[in-house]
Amino acid sequence: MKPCLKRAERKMRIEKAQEYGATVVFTFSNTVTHIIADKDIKYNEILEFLQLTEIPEGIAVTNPRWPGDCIRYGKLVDPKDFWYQVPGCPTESQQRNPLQDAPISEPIGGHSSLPSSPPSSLQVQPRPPPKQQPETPTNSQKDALDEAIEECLTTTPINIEDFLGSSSSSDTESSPESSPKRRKKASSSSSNSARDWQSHFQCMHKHTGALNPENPNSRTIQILEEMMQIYDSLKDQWRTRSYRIAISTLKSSNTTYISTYEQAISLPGVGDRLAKKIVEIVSTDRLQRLEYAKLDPKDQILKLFHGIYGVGLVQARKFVAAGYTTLEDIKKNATLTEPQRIGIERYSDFKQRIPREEVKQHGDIVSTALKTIDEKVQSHVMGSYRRGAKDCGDIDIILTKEGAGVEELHEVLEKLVEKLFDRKFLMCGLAIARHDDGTKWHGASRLEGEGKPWRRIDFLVVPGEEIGAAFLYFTGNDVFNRSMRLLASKKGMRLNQKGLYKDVVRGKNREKLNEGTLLESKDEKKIFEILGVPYRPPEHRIC
Ligand code: DCT
Ligand code: MG
Repeated sequence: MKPCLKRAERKMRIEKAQEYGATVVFTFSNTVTHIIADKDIKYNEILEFLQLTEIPEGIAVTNPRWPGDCIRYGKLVDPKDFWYQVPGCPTESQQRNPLQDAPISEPIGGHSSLPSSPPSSLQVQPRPPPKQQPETPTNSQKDALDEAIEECLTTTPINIEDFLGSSSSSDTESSPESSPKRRKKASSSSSNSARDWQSHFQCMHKHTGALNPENPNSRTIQILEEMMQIYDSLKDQWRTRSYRIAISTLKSSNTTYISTYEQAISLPGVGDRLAKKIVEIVSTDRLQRLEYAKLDPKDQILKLFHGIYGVGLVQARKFVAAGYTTLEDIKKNATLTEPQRIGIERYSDFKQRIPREEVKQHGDIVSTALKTIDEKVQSHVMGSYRRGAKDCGDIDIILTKEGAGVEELHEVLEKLVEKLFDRKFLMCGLAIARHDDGTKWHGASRLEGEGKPWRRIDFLVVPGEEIGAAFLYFTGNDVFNRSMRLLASKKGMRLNQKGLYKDVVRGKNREKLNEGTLLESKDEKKIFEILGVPYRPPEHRIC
């Protein structure tokens, strides 16, 4: 199927280019100005096909997206832009001349073409009319962190522990599967894939993740996000990853309406199936697979059970296998831990997102209570709240004090929890984990008033000396954290929630042989500085 489809696409592309003045040629000659390669073709394959050792200077080599964008924007966009690069293209020098006035050309991989007269007046009506040029960041705008983010988004999850460092062992003792953080960690990724950045690029430039209401692809994005959530909840890491990349590309491409298979398939990370889904959404305003998934009772039940606090995927599958179909079934018939029982009872409370203002109120109650215990202990609301989210999944609070160690803070935490239970703000404890490097407390809190929902609240004590690294880690998001760790690792360092270290010796399987030497732990900004990337404020850490 695929090759046929390719030929049809290529034919359409050639015809379209000819409409705009390009001339197709079947042999390579010095009249060629552009070589347009099929999406999957690599630079060295072009050389092989043309029997050349290098592409002569002045000839632009692009992917199929370039002619599409020229037509869409009614002008010859710069073929050197990395959106149009062919994987493996060695350096910019191959395409030094922008060829602004040159004619369109050339498919490869089948039959080639040659331009004759320049289409100097490409007048097409864009659909919808772009208000500005597409956001196509140039290589120079990308910093090392952007590249690490791309890599984290596009590489295969192989070894979770590689970049999670010691924090990966910090989940609760009492319920190993229970932590939502642990569940999210299950989809973490690794570093080492041999990667050609040009074939994976994402427009990951310090964006906030918010969808521009004028984005012409907003409906497509909305449906793809729903589908991605389903795959994510089913722990289908591959599909989640490709949906995530496609959504991210569509979000950053604010002016390009992606409506055809050809446009869709030329997006980074979009393969044949996803491209077809995008076309299906555009042409039918719905996605059949999503509708089936919404109907598929097994998926739904697994998702329902996996959403219970304290129930991991393995346990959820066991419940499904045992024939349970409702929360009531489980409550009546299954053997449950106390946190799981509370998780069922408060299921709908814990599922609701918490409005930002309410998160703040919970945070204020905690900080007021803290002052009566030790004025010098500070509390900070972290996680999505610190990233500026308008609503949050839970309330993540760090407790810290200048000069204080874990022991001292642990005592403060005990007193705080007692006090907050007394004033009926805390409703239950769900898990506690005490480690040498800190203590975590999971529970639920509630504001005063009739029918107020219980909210998931987490406390974490952090020694004053480690506050910078902890701020970095507990701000997230998870992909951003992974990319910072990846970057540190690439620079021969190690980053975790306790600090940034150098001289870490690793064994054959990348296992740590020593702790390394601490470089920085107190100052979040300095960690960025040492890693050689510009400081990125919390609201720009959404990937
Ligand atoms: N974290 C991480 N890796 C994970 C999970 C979490 O680095 N796999 C870090 C980053 C955010 C912080 O912990 C708090 O985690 P959550 O509360 O799970 O996420 P959040 O970003 O606060 O999002 P939510 O609004 O859903 O709570
Ligand atoms: Mg959170």
